[in-house]
Amino acid sequence: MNATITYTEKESYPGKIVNHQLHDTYCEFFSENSLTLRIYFVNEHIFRFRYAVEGHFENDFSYGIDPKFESTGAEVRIEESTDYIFLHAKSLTCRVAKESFAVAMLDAKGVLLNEDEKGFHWEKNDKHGGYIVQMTKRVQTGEAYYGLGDKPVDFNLRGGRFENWGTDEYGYQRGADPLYKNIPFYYGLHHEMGYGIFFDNSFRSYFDFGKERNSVMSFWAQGGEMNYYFIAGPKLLDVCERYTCLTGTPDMPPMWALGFQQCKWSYYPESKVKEIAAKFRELQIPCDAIYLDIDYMDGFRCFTWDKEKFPDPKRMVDELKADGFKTMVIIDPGIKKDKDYPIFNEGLEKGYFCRHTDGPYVEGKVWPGECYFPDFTNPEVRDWWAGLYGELIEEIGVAGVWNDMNEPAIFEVENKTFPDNVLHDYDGNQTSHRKAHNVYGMQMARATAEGVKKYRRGKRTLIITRSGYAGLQRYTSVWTGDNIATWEHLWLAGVQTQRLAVSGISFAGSDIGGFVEQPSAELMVRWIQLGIFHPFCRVHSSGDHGDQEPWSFGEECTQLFKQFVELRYRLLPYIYTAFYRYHKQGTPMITPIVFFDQSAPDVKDKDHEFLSGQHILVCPVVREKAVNRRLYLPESEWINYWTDERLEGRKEHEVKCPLDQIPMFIKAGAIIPNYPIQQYVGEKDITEITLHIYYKNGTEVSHLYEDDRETYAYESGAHRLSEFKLTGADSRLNIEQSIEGDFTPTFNKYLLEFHGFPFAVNEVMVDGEKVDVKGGVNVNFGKLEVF
Ligand code: MIG
Repeated sequence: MNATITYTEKESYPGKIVNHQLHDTYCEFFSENSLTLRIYFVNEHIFRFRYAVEGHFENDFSYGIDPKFESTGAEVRIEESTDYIFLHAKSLTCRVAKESFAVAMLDAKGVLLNEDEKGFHWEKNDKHGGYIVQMTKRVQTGEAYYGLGDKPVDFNLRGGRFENWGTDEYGYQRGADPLYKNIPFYYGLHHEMGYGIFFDNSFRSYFDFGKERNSVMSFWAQGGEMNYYFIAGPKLLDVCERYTCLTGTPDMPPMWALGFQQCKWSYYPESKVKEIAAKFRELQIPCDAIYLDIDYMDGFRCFTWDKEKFPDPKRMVDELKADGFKTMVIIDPGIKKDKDYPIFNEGLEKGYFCRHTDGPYVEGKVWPGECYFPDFTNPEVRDWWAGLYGELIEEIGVAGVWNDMNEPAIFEVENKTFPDNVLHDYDGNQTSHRKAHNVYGMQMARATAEGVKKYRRGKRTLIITRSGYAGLQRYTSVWTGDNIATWEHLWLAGVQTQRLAVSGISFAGSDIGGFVEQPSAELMVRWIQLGIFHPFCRVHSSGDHGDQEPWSFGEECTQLFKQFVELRYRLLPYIYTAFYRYHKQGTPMITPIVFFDQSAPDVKDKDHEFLSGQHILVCPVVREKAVNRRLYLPESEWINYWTDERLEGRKEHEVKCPLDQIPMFIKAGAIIPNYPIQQYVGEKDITEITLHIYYKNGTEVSHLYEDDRETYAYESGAHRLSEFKLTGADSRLNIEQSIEGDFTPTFNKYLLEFHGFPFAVNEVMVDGEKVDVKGGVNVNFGKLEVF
């Protein structure tokens, strides 16, 4: 563990502390060789560390931190010993070594959470100026690591090394790195204690979790400041919520955005789009949105239409709307270099396109041919971009937008993106592409979100992005990019969405069925069974193989597909409620087992089973022709959704998984709200909803969130959050409901269904009066008793 540290000559170190000063919100430490360390007390659980090599801090600007995040500070007591300076907050202590600047974080009892090995050190960057800023920390015994966004590897990152540099990786394989997203945030878990570290630096960065040296974890970036947030737990879920609130949570989506969506590269012409839409309705497979990929445009020019394929877009969008479909369109960042294209001319005139240091425009080949690229890190450019959505959204009626290729991706160049020397505004902090690359996609999605939101005139929208930086979730949902129709990728879809969720990005999904190549009917069925439990649920495929509609794989697949999409629609109030918790307090909508029950033995590598929402545990079937599945159930008691059989937690089980079932378990004591099946959100007036009540001997809390499902009225109080507290005993069970918010839901009745009860239900009393349970109960009940 305490192996001796080798210092190399290239690297510089802070040396001794010569002075320190405690301020209200931070403490400053000065080293003998002119380095300054500032430790900010963000709140009781978060300390921020900034190192200035020559004592000068950069302008404090971040795209990662939510501007709405309020630092509440912490009361800190300083203490000095011969060797250390201690900063004691209520539940967290930071210890800095006088000799070396090495930092350790301890909990209130003095138990070690995290400690520097060499700690901060740096190397001069001779080529670009500035420094390569580096941090090394000790790996604690048995430590596991999580986070980092979309890495397509095992859930536990221990033993791996990863890079953040957004890359268009068509048909990526397991282990590919880097991918599209840049989320420099990770967790450590050891001795059942978790913490998180957010390295808020947008340069190309690296994380090594004991790969180079078994006992050392390190992270570094090719420029900028060593600037990181230490987020205390000890519960991983608390760390996740704290990180997500620090980097921001999204608005509530419109409920239709949680419905099923169908996409392909590409559906055209109009008659094809209509044919697909009609088929969904004919087969009664619920669907809320249909996507137009790049071929809807005129020569791939953004914000135009190919009038041969789509002669009257507004009429088509209106007709689709009348049939319950939202139209979604793709928009890429490349603007075709074309003197007859007004958007190109305007961008040119106003100086909105990215340039090289020496002046020339950045020119790159993408779908339209040679393109220029807006500098989305310039607020004025973002405003312009937002304004371009007026016609698409307000006039034509498109409901939401999909941003692709925003790593940014360039064809036919070796590095697949802009050269390093490209200049960016970076919101007034002019810099090169080295620093702006990893935030480019996020700023594009942000500008898109602002524009679309504006022209939706009070109706919520859906934005999707492929690339982005930490905090992208404030503006947009994501998909996992160009995956492949293989069984391994089905497993990967499960792992990547779990990893994204604990990286603050719950609103994520994979291309169901796989983007590259053709799935078998069986794989398609297994994929939708998983996909309905991901917040973003969309079929997409590259279109250069066969069709990938639910009905393209034969009768059995069609029926099973329909059945699972129907299940999704029944679960909509449950998923919507999970979204509300994410929006409100950063609770991930997908919870990996180890985040659910971190003190269980042997769970730190589990990455098949996960929770979708608070109470449903799912384990995808990722093996061809499987009829049984071994799986692990964490702490609690679980009720098999298919059989109502009760299963013990913290144990392995073998369950049946015929093709018409995905292993799926409800936490005992949970109340799962269900809507009736609709073909699209809003098809029916929901006048009653069903509460599925799962017996527990003991207490469990569930929630149900409602609002108008499509406007921002919820922000000013028009919502309703019911909390159900269930308490079961041997021969009776009570549910107490408390209601917050004054929104009146469209439904006035709860229908009740009982699962896994050890006694036959004879009597139900509502607020002291006996009722006939078949007729349902009033939604405003205070106390319900079941005998
Ligand atoms: O170079 O727009 O990941 O979802 O269908 C390929 C065409 C560009 C990549 C996206 C994919 C999309 C495709 N795009």
